[in-house]
Amino acid sequence: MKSRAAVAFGPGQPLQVVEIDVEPPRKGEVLVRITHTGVCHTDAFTLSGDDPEGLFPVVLGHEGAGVVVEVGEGVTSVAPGDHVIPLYTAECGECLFCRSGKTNLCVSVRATQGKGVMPDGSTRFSYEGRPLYHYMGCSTFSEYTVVAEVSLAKIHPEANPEQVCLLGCGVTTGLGAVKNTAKVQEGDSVAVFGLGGIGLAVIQGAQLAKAGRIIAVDTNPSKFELARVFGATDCVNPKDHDKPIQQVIVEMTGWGVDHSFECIGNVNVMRAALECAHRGWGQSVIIGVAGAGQEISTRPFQLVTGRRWLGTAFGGVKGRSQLPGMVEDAMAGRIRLEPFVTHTMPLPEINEAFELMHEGKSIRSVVHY
Ligand code: NAD
Ligand code: AHE
Ligand code: ZN
Repeated sequence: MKSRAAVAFGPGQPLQVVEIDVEPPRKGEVLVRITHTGVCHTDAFTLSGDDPEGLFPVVLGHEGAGVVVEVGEGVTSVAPGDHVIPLYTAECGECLFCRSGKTNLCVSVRATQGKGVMPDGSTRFSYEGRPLYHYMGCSTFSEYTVVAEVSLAKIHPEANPEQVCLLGCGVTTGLGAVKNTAKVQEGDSVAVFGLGGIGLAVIQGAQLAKAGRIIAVDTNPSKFELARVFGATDCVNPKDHDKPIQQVIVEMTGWGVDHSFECIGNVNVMRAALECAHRGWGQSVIIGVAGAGQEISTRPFQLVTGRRWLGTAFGGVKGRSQLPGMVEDAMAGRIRLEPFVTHTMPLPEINEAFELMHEGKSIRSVVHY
């Protein structure tokens, strides 16, 4: 079938909105009509050429919501008409990782997903007869996409897709990092570095966990207003200080914060986030994705004196079993999504979403088909 899609033909190039060909779903696969997709910084990261797993030409996008159109052989958990959110972290329920009870990092389709193909090693997308790669098992920048059954969460049919698409990545990652990874407790102090969709979701999660002090850090002060809406108690711009930001936060708090979160993808800020964690027990969660060849460093003494360095993917959330409940939490107002959606646009204007992100003017742009 034909599908309108925004294709990344090469690194650093704007997306091109063209009509691509999409093959029907094969065994264990599902054809989904995407109605809405958010644009996450990770899409921009891969488009930039910095992603070690980046492949071109590719259909990017991994923060979508849609409706099942057709199922392949053997698919039982979803049917045409079901409302779904594609998952870049699958949940098969059977692999070593799913059965461990310790992680959400299912490996059932991860190897082929990273190579831009379906589990059988082939692609369902082509343009003018040449194959296009899939992305993160989702490719939500195509109106019609094919995903593995294990990469779909079935959600409430009345959920607002313009908002719940954000549970496909950004908001779930931030909320989950607080709840599942850091396990923030009532009264704990928190510092959040980077106030995009991820950092603001961390702040919302911290407020839901009844954290005490929530320190929001960004070099772009226009982000502070929304940070306060979500529960930040202090907003700090590193550019306003002569000292390193970790020293500023340690001085603000006495000994540092109980939990810090890096939501940027900057290895220098990752170090600062670790070093502003409380002596003896403070922990720092890396959420940001850093480019090929980048490494983190700190004095080992920072860890010897009790700080812990953690990381999280999709906030530790198991998509098929936990995302439907989060969608219902959003429908009931227990999770706030509306403030994240600062811009909406039709597919032909998708490059504007990337521009707004790079200019620091948006939190989330949501593209509709
Ligand atoms: P974004 O671009 O919307 O937000 C990043 C924010 O960081 C901006 O507000 C920017 O002003 C701020 N910033 C930039 N440099 C800074 C600095 N030196 N100090 C303080 N603030 C600074 O991005 P996003 O969509 O919120 O994504 C954030 C990061 O999280 C990206 O690296 C993305 O790839 C990653 N991510 C990871 C996961 C995961 O599962 N681990 C999931 C989603 C996104
Ligand atoms: N491909 C990159 C890594 C990218 C990365 O870390 N992705 C995050 C999700 S970002 C969503 O916006 C993640 O979940 N990683 C775990 C996984 O299995 O991909 C690289 O460095 O190769
Ligand atoms: Zn993302």
